[in-house]
Amino acid sequence: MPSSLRALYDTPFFDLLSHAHQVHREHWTGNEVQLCTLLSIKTGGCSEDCSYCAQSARYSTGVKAERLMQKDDVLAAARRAHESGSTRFCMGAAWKGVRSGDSRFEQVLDTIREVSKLGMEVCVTLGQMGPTEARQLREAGVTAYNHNLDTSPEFYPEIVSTHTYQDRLDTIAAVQGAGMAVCCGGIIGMGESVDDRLRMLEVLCSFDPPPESVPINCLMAMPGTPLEDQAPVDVFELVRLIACTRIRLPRAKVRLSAGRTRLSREAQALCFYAGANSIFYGDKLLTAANPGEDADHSLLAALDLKPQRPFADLPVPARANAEAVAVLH
Ligand code: SAM
Ligand code: DTB
Ligand code: SF4
Repeated sequence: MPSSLRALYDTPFFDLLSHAHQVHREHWTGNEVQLCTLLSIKTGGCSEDCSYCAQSARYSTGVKAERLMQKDDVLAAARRAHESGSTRFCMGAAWKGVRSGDSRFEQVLDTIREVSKLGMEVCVTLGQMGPTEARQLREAGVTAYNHNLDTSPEFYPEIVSTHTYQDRLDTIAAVQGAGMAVCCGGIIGMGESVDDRLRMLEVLCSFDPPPESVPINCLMAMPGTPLEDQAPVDVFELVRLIACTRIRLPRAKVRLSAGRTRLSREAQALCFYAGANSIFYGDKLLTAANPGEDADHSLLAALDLKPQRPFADLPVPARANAEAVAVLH
């Protein structure tokens, strides 16, 4: 952990907050927050053992394994998202990964071709994949691929044993190589240290190009998972991490992601002040609850924040992620 990042994190709270806010204002205009709709297109029954996840088949969480959603049902949800003001539509699948030629992957590609005509940013999170699958997704119209590092390389084996941190980095390199934007962040509140969180941020900062968006999730302690009894994360730790992310990745959309149901309006206001400028919108995440649309509209209105319009151009990564891989060696 570079001492400079830890020193930044440990800056007196209001100094850190005003520094982050100043960086935010230098890079972002209009007091805008992007609204993103999530849809679980394939829920539950996942082979992986991510210890935070209600969709792993290894834990009794009450989440049933479902079939991949049909194109028309996904399209209807995407149209509703567009009409309700979302500028990004994110489709998630509880898979270890995808393979070219697999009929379910073909079905997802077919769905994406239609969803991408609606004028929203199109994000998918389908697990591990290589360069061929990444290129196919890009050609179908995906603008960003979400694949989180979730925590530090050192802590990762404590929460997942069925794949490695290097597997995650390899998928991210494939995404960049195909010219899609990378959406990559993590979860706090799994029992990791502050240094683990900053180490994750350090790895994110080593990406070339930097991630286009960084979701910061607070663990939703899902009943039946190994992490079901984890205590909620301290809100000021969340705000400090958001502030450091904004300062170190000034052009990234910093997405205040899972766990907002536990955050007061005041806590969320601090997160926005520290540089968060994107949220998941709608009353459901993948399997867990999210604040309702009315609550979010009232919060944004109270803070004089406006829903963000999509960018004309997404940053197009030019080369593979060699430096992010190098940082681990
Ligand atoms: N299977 C794919 C994968 O693992 O990349 C995509 C779906 S996975 C559910 C997407 C992300 O959701 C995870 O990487 C994690 O950051 C987040 N997530 C899942 N369960 C969570 C929970 N209980 N609390 C907070 N974040 C969670
Ligand atoms: C991300 O970082 N957070 C979203 C999205 N990417 C796919 C998922 C949050 C999931 C929360 C737990 C659930 O709904 O099961
Ligand atoms: Fe599967 Fe993704 Fe959940 Fe891990 S986080 S169990 S890979 S759905």
